[in-house]
Amino acid sequence: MRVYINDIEYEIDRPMTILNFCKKQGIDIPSLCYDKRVLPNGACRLCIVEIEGYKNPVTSCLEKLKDGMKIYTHSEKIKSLRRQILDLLFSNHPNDCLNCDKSGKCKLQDYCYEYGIVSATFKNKESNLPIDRTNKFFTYDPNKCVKCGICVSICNNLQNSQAISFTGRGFDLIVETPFNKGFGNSDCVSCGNCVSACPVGALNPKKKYIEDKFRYWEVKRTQTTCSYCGVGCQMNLLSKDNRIVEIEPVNTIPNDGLLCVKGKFAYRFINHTDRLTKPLIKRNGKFVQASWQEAYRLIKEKYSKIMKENGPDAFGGFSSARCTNEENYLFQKFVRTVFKTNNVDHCARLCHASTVAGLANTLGSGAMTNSIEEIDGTDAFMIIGTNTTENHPVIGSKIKRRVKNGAKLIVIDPREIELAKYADVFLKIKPGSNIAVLNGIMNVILKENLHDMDYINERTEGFEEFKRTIEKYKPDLVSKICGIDKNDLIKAARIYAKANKASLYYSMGITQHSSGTNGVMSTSNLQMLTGNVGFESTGINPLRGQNNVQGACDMGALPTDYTGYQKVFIDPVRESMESFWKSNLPSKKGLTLTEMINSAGKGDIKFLYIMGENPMISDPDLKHVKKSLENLDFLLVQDIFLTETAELADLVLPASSFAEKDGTFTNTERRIQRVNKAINPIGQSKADWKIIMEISNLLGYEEYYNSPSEIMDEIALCTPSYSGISYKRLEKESLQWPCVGKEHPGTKYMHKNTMARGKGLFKAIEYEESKELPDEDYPLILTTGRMLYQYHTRTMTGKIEGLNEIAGKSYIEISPKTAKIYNVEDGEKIRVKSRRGFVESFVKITEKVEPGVVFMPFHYADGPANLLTNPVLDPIAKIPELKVSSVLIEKIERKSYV
Ligand SMILES: Nc1nc2c(c(=O)[nH]1)N[C@H]1C(S)=C(S)[C@@H](COP(=O)(O)OP(=O)(O)OC[C@H]3O[C@@H](n4cnc5c(=O)[nH]c(N)nc54)[C@H](O)[C@@H]3O)O[C@H]1N2
Ligand SMILES: Nc1nc2c(c(=O)[nH]1)N[C@H]1C(S)=C(S)[C@@H](COP(=O)(O)OP(=O)(O)OC[C@H]3O[C@@H](n4cnc5c(=O)[nH]c(N)nc54)[C@H](O)[C@@H]3O)O[C@H]1N2
Ligand code: SF4
Ligand code: SF4
Ligand code: SF4
Ligand SMILES: [Mo]
Repeated sequence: MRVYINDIEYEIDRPMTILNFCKKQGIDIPSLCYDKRVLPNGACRLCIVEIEGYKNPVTSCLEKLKDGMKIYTHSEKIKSLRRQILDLLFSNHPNDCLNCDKSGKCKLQDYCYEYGIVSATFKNKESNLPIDRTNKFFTYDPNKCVKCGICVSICNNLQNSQAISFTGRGFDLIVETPFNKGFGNSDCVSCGNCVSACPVGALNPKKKYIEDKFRYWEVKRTQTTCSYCGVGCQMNLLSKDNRIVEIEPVNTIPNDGLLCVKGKFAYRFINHTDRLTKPLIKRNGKFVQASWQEAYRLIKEKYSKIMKENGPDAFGGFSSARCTNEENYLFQKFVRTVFKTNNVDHCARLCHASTVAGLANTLGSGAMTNSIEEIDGTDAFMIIGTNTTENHPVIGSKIKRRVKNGAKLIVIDPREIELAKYADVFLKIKPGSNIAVLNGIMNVILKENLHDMDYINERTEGFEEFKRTIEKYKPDLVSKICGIDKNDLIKAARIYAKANKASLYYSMGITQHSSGTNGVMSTSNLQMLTGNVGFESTGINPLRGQNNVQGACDMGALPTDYTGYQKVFIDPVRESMESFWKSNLPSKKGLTLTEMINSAGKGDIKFLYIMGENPMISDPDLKHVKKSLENLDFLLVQDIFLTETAELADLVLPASSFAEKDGTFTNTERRIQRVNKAINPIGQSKADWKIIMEISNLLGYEEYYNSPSEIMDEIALCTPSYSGISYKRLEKESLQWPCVGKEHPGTKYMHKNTMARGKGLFKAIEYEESKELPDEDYPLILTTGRMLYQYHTRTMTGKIEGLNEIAGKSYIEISPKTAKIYNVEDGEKIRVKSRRGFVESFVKITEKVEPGVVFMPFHYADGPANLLTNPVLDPIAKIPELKVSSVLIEKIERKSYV
């Protein structure tokens, strides 16, 4: 096709709207209601153009190009019409640019300037509608709303929260929340995605404090990666005077311009006055500020003494899934070359250790097989043990959208999570019964001959033995174990097996069990049975939790692995690492995180270096953790805040946050993305990589890097799956490992023609009960986890006012029936007890959980769930059983004042 725009000839090869084509050519057509992520609606009419032979101007966002079309985008007639439209909009808009926070980033302001609109011709009535301030993070001013509809489209079609709609007509149209109760009292989850997209000052972040105020032309924008969860959203940090003042989403892979409430609004921790700014040394039980020199002197003294008296086995280190790849690489290298031990681990032990072990065994690689963008091509989802919309919100939104567009959804969870509302089948199983339910589903598939025998023959082994085991798990038996209806089980099996592209997503509900590794291997059994590994949009997708937990594992912050899962106990591997690092390395497997805590308790480990981890809230059986940490000769904690763990330290080192440093994070889909420095380190804090390098030099292993880029070059040299990675390439694009060589494009989905291990391995897996079951003394099953508005141990989200107003206190979800039995009311403070201890927490009565099951988030120091949890471990992955323990609840007797 050939078209003419402003008398210039263009060739086009595919159908496109006029506006889209002009945007591509850099022809600037104004529009207020256009957002390329949602369907155009022609609402603002500013994008009108003249077409030869057409009687009237047409809206270019809706009109498709046709062969021979002659288009004029800026004719005098069109410009004059646009002036009229802008005049009309301006006449209905408060004349408030002087005080509007959006000034400098407002499309109406820009267009009025461009088209010379200086005063309003049609001003009749002053619109004076009340401003909606009910949301904790932003306001809606209907007077400034230009009715573009972007917010409504985004909330309904991208975010998929269905919190808002339009009501009224013409200029009386306003954005409405149900019953007009305001954003803060609707289904709004404060993701801020509407706010980020509003072209004018109608939806605006709240600016509560004077230091939050800024003009958009004063700020620097730095693109970086979100430092909360493993989705790895791309965002711009807006900074002014060494302060982060706002966050904007970036419209690119993997988040396409979406964020969640934490990414968008939970940034004030960065410049918070509680940030550690100087090293702290404990003297006579109290912290005193110290210089870096004094701190380093103390480290050297303790290191020399303990090494001389006890040798390498007395040392250990916790690396951090919050830190960059470069920092994790240096940390494990430091532990191995200086401490001379493999006692290095990190929070993946509490998280996806079972994934790494389980999938390495059955497939040869323990990572997400597919990419986030492939969600759009999936026909059936199995969501098992992931509360996706709360914990990986941007992925959750994408799944909701795909389900709304026709994909099937099966949810398996003991709690009625949000996705359950959209599910074709929701199996509300008893905590700890994953293997039974998966075996049951596979039993139905085999019985009804719905499995993919060609795939099984060609790509797998171990099928016969597996099949024999599955025969036992008949629907009758399984429905009893799991507490579900057997017809639902059968229905789920049929839907899943018949789908063309069936993809399984799981997270902590599968991994955090004493049978975690087996649970993981059951998921791969199901995917292989149905022929759903090794293709686009279908596979096994463990959603990795922390911003860089995938990277921390890849970088070898594990007691048995160097980078890229190369084993420390294989002689040739170790020898090659020894020559690469020019250092003798230990061959004995190291202790895991949970084992190091125990070893400290016994007095074997004496010197523990914890970087960016807060076990005094996050590890099971906190009483035991405290005792163990107190038993150390020397505890060194490196964090951005004085955490509950740091309180126990002998020395605390102040680290810089992600906003203050360069590096990379690897997200849940194996995507290596840049972290870019936006502001200078707060106080005297230093980037973790600098601190590790300095301590390494101090203790005799010398290394010098000018920047994290040089560290990545070293990583690429010793890590096959990262060998194609360099900052130069990452400047242009993010890359998914395996990326093997400078020209390799990275890997979108894994196990394409064969599994990483060759043949996929079926494992015959029997269901086993959880280690602690309810009994007369402790009759309730406690399962623990997280919620949307808090992140882990709250060192960061706990500093955000709005989040604390929404969810600031420890709580326990209890079913109405259980509440009745124990005579407790909603909001009442009660005592929760287990064999390990007790906490006080507030009752939340909800149908989400079944009678006999209670749920607590583990975020809260004011009622820490981990005082209750069972530290029993999965024998293979050594992950604790954080998802099942037994508790009782008690009323706290009201004190009598008589
Ligand atoms: N808002 C927020 N987001 C986060 C985090 C956070 O702290 N806050 N943390 C990040 C991290 S590190 C991680 S690992 C991820 C974790 O993300 P998720 O795994 O989604 O988090 P959880 O809430 O621990 O558990 C998920 C679900 O498992 C269910 N469950 C419990 N027991 C069982 C069971 O026996 N079987 C099944 N099938 N399900 C069960 C729970 O009801 C819950 O809905 O989230 C990441 N994202
Ligand atoms: N009961 C129960 N317990 C659980 C879980 C559960 O589901 N139930 N889930 C487990 C899981 S999956 C996980 S991942 C763990 C998480 O447990 P943790 O990793 O202990 O939790 P975080 O709060 O993320 O702690 C990270 C620490 O890093 C610090 N930090 C942040 N950025 C930086 C930085 O750039 N440099 C440095 N040096 N420090 C930094 C933070 O201030 C914080 O103190 O909790 C586990 N515990
Ligand atoms: S903040 Fe998010 S959930 Fe709330 S109305 Fe806007 S898009 Fe919808
Ligand atoms: S609030 Fe903003 S995004 Fe929503 S309709 Fe009004 S102007 Fe458009
Ligand atoms: S979904 Fe995860 S990565 Fe994205 S903004 Fe939220 S916390 Fe950050
Ligand atoms: Mo995690």
